[in-house]
Amino acid sequence: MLRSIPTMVMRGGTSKGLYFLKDDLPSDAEARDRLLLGIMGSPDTRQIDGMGGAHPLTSKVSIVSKSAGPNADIDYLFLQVVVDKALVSDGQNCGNILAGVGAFAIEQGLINATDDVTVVRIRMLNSGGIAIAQVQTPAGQVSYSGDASIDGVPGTAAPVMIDFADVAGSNCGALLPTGNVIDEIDDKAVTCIDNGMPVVMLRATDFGLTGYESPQELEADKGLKAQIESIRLQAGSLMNLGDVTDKTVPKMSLIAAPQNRGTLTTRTFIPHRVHQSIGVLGAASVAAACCIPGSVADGISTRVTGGVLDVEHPSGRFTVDIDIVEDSGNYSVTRSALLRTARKLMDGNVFVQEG
Ligand code: NQM
Repeated sequence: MLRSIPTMVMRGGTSKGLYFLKDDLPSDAEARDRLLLGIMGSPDTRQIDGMGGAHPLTSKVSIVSKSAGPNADIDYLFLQVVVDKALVSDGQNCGNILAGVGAFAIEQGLINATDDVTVVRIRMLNSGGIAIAQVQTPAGQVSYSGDASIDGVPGTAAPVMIDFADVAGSNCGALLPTGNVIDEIDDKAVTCIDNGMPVVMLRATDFGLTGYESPQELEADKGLKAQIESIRLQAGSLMNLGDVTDKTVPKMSLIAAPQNRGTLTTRTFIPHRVHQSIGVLGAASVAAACCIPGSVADGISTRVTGGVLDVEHPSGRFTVDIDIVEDSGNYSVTRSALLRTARKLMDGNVFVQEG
């Protein structure tokens, strides 16, 4: 027997996922996750019997509801459906899929479009914190067309400006969760940082790399992957994330000097495949480290103290506008803002085997 569930497929930033209304899915988390595995076709490296795109960046789910809290309009829960394991994780947020949440909420009637631009306050349930998204709504209708372009996505679309006020430490309890700007794990210098996404930054040259390798080259290097995973497992507990064996955080960013007039170059393991660009909150975390003297980026990145930074990645650059203040050696990020685009791809019902 096939069960039919309403859903929308959207590209959010450089990712793609299924967007559901909370009430259309089981309220019990175990039953919900079982259903989502079936919907996406996991576990299977090809996800051939489901909607997933056989890569972590295209095996994502957003669950949206009206917010119960006073400071937000919408609640957003992100779920990563692991491609090759029977695992659905709520242990990370996703700023790319977030880019489609405001449009979805308006299209579903959870909130009304207000003006040419509708400001949607989104409570991020995975990590806490509020994101303010500006959705283009000329004549009260969501518009996906426009002149904005982001690296990693062909063509142009309507801009979605996203502003984060309070994401520093939202996953690990502090911007610098180990209490240090720099640590050493397996004889490698690392900076562990959480400006919305737990990220471990490592110097590519410490691994005999240039930092300009392609994601495919890095993924093919089994020895490198084992070294990175060993550091990740140790960093996870140092970052207050516990045993991260089955978690998709922390992300592991290899860094090198900028190649294309940006601030820094990155290649990011998320954490086992290599990102074709970089995550939104991942970029916000890397950008924050670039502003902190003594981090592993110091001496590699362009010297910056905040403002508009370009984080380079395999498909171009990611611009983050960041405000960071220092007080007696303590750093606080007061704002991280960025541009994304999103597009509705399909609106209908997904069919899944019951039981
Ligand atoms: O860091 C991939 C993505 C992401 C996460 C990942 C993201 C973010 O690009 O906010 O967007 O790092 O797993 O979708």
